[in-house]
This record gives sequence, structure tokens and C-alpha cells, in this order.
Amino acid sequence: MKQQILDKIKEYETIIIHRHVGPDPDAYGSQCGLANIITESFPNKKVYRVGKHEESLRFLSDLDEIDDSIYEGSLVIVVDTANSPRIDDKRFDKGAELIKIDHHPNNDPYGDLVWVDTTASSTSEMICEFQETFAEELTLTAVAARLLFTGIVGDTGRFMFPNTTSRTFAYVSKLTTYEFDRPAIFNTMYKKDARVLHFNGYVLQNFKMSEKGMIHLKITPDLLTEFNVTSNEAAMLINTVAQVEGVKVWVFFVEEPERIRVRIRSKEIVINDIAADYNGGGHPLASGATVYSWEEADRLIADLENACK
Ligand SMILES: [Mn+2]
Repeated sequence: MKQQILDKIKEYETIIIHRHVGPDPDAYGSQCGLANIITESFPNKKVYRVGKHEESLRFLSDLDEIDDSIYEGSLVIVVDTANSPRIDDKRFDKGAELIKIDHHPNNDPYGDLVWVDTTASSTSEMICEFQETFAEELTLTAVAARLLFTGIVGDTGRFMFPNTTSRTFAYVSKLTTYEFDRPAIFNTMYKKDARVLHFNGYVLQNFKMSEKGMIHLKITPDLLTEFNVTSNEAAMLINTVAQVEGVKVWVFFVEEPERIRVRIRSKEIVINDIAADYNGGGHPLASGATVYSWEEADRLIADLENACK
């Protein structure tokens, strides 16, 4: 599959790279890292990185704004995106051919070529593998190394999540032979606004843990207003309860105007099948879902509680 992808990259003059909505460091890292590798290796090709900027990740890379006409006869590559509704910029199907590169379960195998590796920590790690496989043809620079490093750090939670493997460390070891400012990346990625830290204090004071080791927290609009945090900022704090002794599964509910957004995490118990029952899905130990009432939220809590048996 990697060879076929490289052949397609060589074949096309214009390549447009997409990633998922609500981008995280791995989305930016794999998208812009791959773009840089292609640009450095084939200077005559036109390579574009599309999608909406996420302010907190702007430090990683510029993006491109492109006309519809550029899609004509182009190769489109989508990275780090499990299903087509989550692809940022709906024009992804306007090119001549479509490639999917991802590390999430392949429930929606969109694309003419699909390379999915659920054993990879991140799509950034897969891009490292892609570059290394064809190292004589694909040039890695400090720019791409910084992007891919940041993507891997993001998806592995600084190498603490179980998706981190010896392969991950091998690629990271190689990336760190390039010169870029690692402390600056960590400082930027993990800095938190005082408002958010105050809300984090609330989270730590108010989560509920059941006897079976299930933690849940319900976050209402009143609470968001009181602490002046956005629903996104609140949802991001999900892993601050991961360190609680005895916790097996933990879930946050954040009420938004049209829905209640759900984030579920787990140490060992598989939860993406339960998330799928509630308009969601994701990784076996890290999923998202959506419910539309607090009664439905309570049913989800009961299902997760059951899974903790
Ligand atoms: Mn990812």
C-alpha cells in the first residue's frame, strides 16, 4: 500500500492534503509534515494544506486557502480522519483520486487507496514510517520532524498512553536528531489559561466515582459561564481524572445548546462499542459520543457502569 501511495504522489502534479475537523496536534502534524516531505522531495509539485485553522495550533504551521478549480485533476490525501463526515473541507471528493491514511479503526474505508494501521500511535508515526520506507526518495527536514514529533507527542499524551510502542520511540529518536526547539513545543502545547486551571480545580473537587471505578462529571452551561470556559476547554480536561486511584472508565458530559457532548476514556475496558450506541465511536480506550438529554446521559452512565463489572 505504501508503494502504491508513493506512486500516486509521484504521478500527480497537484496534491491537496485534508485532515479532520476540530484538529489536534496529530492532525496538523501528519497533514503539514507530509506536505513538507512531499514539497522537499518533489519541488515541482504543488502541495496544499486545507482546513480551518485551530488557533491553539497555529504555531505549528501555516495552512493554504485554495480555489475550487485547484481540485481539478488533483490527488487528495486525507490524514488522521476515521470517517468522511469528519473530514475538514467538504471538497475532499473533488479531486481525481482520494487516499486515506489513518490509525483509527477503519469503519468508513473512504478513498481509492486506504492505508490504515491501528497499531500506530498516531498518523504522524505512520508518516514517519512512510518517509523511512522510501528514505532515498523522500526527504525529511527539521520542519517536518518538528511537526511529526508534535503529532506523536499529542496522540501519545507525551508517551504515556498505551498506544506508545518501541516503534514510536524509534521514530521519535530519529526525529530528535533534527534541530528544533522541543521545550518550546511542550511549553506551548501544555500551557493553560488561569480560567481553565480554576475550572480544573472544580473538576477535581466534584467528579463522582462509583464503587466499580467509573467516574462521571456533568458540566452544564451555568458552570461554563461561572468559570468563563468554553465547552471545548471543559471537554479537554477529561484526562485530569485519569490518575485517580481505582478508576477504570471515566466520562465527561458537556451540555451545549443543541446536544450534550460526551468524552469517554478507559484504562482497559473497551468502550468504543458503547460509544457507538450513543452516536459516537473512536478508539477502543478513547471515544466520543453525543446524547440529547440528561436521561440519555444517565443510560450511558449505566451502560459504562455495567461494563466495569
Ligand atoms: Mn491521530
